[in-house]
Amino acid sequence: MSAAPISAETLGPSLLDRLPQGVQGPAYARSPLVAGMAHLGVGAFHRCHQAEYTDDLLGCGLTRSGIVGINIRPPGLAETLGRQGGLYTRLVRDGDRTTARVIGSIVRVVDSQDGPAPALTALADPAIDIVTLTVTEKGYCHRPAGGALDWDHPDIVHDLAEPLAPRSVPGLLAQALELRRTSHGRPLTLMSCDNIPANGALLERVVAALAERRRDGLAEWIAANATFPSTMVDRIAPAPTGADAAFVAQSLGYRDAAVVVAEPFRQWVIEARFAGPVPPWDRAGASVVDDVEPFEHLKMRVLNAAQSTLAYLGVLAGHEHTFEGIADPLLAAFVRRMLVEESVPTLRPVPGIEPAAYVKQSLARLANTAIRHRNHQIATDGSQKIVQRLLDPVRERLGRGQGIALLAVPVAAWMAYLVLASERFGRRWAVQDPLAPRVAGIADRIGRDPPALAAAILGIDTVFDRALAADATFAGTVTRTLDGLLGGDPLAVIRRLCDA
Ligand code: CS2
Repeated sequence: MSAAPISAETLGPSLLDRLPQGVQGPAYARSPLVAGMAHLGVGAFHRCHQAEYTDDLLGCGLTRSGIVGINIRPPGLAETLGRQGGLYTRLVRDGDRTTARVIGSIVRVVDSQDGPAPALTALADPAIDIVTLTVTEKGYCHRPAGGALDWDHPDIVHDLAEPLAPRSVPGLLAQALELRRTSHGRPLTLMSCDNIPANGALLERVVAALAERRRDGLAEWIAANATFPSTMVDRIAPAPTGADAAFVAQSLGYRDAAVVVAEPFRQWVIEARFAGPVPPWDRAGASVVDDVEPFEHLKMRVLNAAQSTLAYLGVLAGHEHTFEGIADPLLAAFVRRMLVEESVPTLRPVPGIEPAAYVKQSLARLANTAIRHRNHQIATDGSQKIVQRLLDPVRERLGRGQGIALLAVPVAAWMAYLVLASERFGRRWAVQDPLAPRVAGIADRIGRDPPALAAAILGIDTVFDRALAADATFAGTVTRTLDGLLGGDPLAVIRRLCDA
């Protein structure tokens, strides 16, 4: 890619025919595109994943449908994508190689962070056949243990009182479906692309739970006219930083407030369960299958489990990014052993994928030094992530009488990460997790008493179901590990395990 500064112009449609050499632009005219799909949660992941697959289809003339991008939470889209006509640069980085492409598949942006009306109008549009979602684990307002809608969630309490002006994602979708039912009756495919097992079933459960409360026929209409396919999505796309925008400005010569960065690898496995037309993403490399579960478990229990483990242990060991943790021989050896000995044996056969090769490939992806994925970013919302990444395999192994000495370590590391952020433990870092205040309260009250700390945290039943919390092997290992991790040499416990 050559540095061919154009001007200090901001990226936008008028720049498309003057992109610097080496920057791939949309290979299609954008103006004739129709807005046939919507996406809720236009963060970095969506821009590196579904929007790129869609851009591939547009480039080959395999669809005419562009994306209406909707945000209902900050950051809003007006100042970034809106100003740039939906265009943004997607950098792919691998070691010292970078390639740049301007993606054009987002044809309209809807900023609905100040209230639900713009989002509802967009979602109720009869031209929209499918809505995809990346709203993060906590956007579903469910209890991670068990997966039921959390009726005590403040946004759900609000939406029950005011269903026409919803704040939660389930409430927004229920009301959008109600508007579709009462205005034109066109079916809708609602496709979760969040990193949660059985994400389609979860989305259906939380939307249906709210719809049923209305007792006006909405739930029955949804059952007959909407589908909620599950998907497995994969691509490492860290939160973009000022350095990424500076790279575009300096190397490409234009300003881009919506630049994103990804690794080369990408994967999308979609359950074939559509209510109406959907873009042929399989033609761009997605797999459309009858059963997504084996793929989800593989990804969450291998790649994501490795990321979370490296994040919590990495922070304790003083590493900032994933690639630094995997370059640490002790952490790399521990993670590999945990995956091979404890995580992989819980997996069902995955069509076309050999688990040992997948482990190798995943660890190689995490070693990509150009992907500066911060441990604190991955550690965010751990209470929503550890269930599918760590606790589900722990539970299955315990049920079969198998050991969990390794998988218990990152669970204890998650606890240590939250405990050390409390006032009494010196507020080592700021934590973003819905349970952070609760665990900080526990830590402040109890102090350095690992058995009491572990027992209190294991008592949080939205994360740990009662049977798991009461399992003596699990509770004992977590407690001992937490004790070690809170001590002067946090990684001594890993050294002992790796020497064993
Ligand atoms: C990461 C994921 O922050 C996190 O929770 O583990 O975003 C991960 O990078 C993606 O799932 C990769 O597909």
